[in-house]
Amino acid sequence: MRWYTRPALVIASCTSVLLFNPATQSSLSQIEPIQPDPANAPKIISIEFPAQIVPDGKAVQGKVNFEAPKADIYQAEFKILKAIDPKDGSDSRNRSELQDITYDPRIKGQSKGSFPFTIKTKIEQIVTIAITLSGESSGRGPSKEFSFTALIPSSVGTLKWSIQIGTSTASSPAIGSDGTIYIGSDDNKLYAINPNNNVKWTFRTSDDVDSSPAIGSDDVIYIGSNDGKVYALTPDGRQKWAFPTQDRVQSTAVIGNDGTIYVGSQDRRIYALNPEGSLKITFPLSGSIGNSSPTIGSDGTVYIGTVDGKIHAILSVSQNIASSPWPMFLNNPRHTGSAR
Ligand SMILES: [Ca+2]
Repeated sequence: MRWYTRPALVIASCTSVLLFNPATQSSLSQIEPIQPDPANAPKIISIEFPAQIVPDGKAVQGKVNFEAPKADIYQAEFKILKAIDPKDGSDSRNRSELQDITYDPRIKGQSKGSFPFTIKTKIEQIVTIAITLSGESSGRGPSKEFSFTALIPSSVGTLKWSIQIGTSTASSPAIGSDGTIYIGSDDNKLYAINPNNNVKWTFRTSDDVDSSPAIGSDDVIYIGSNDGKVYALTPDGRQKWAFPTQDRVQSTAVIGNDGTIYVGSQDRRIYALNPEGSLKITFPLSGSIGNSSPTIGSDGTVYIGTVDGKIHAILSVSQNIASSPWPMFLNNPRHTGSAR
């Protein structure tokens, strides 16, 4: 376990800002659990903190809700896992007044409850913090993470960057587990772009990429092209396989929880493909599939609209949508388009 001795403390106990006290910390470090008892170690049920705060240096209050079967919590650790400048993606930890801290939250004797903390910052940053509670007799409990964005209101909505990707883009972006942004364009390419705006790679198909990417487990990207093919690409941009349909694929794939990829084509068919690219089954429909993208109900029914004005419900063996980074158009059935 590491201990931090920098004196500028910004995460502090509730009511007043507790300035970091190295003496308190070193005395805490001498208390080591004798017999760790993971089953009875303190557990964080939830962390309450606003998703967005203003970096005006004012303390913003949060709350940790915990359970401690042995009622022996003596230590709370706050570890800054990530602090990023939202403007350029650089690590803001070296410029940040936020510090890892360890302190005694004074909740010994409570088997269930909550304790407050405050955070304040003067710089814009996106922060992820892990909190860990330790019990005197039960040892260290599991960590729980939370994230927040500190952004001055005038920065909200300012342009971070834009990149020319063709003359017209009908595709909607998808975000991989590492934050990579994937989008197609009419220059026939799928783009993989870093959040700090450089193009990682492009993958060329033989016609416009109007469909939107879906991302399966292992961050495999599935994308349809107007060249009639459905492509599976590795996260580093190599083709795993390509499956040919008989017409343009402008519809976005949905991935089932068994890994099956469902994708519609203008050839009036919806295809169910195995993760390795072979055809599982194909369903003929009454009309071609244009921009409508399929979704899967919790009972395994696949729903898709066609250009003749119909919606079709099709039985499938998938029980639900995959829990992969971006399993369908706009990520989830609520179409939040959010990576979280
Ligand atoms: Ca084109």
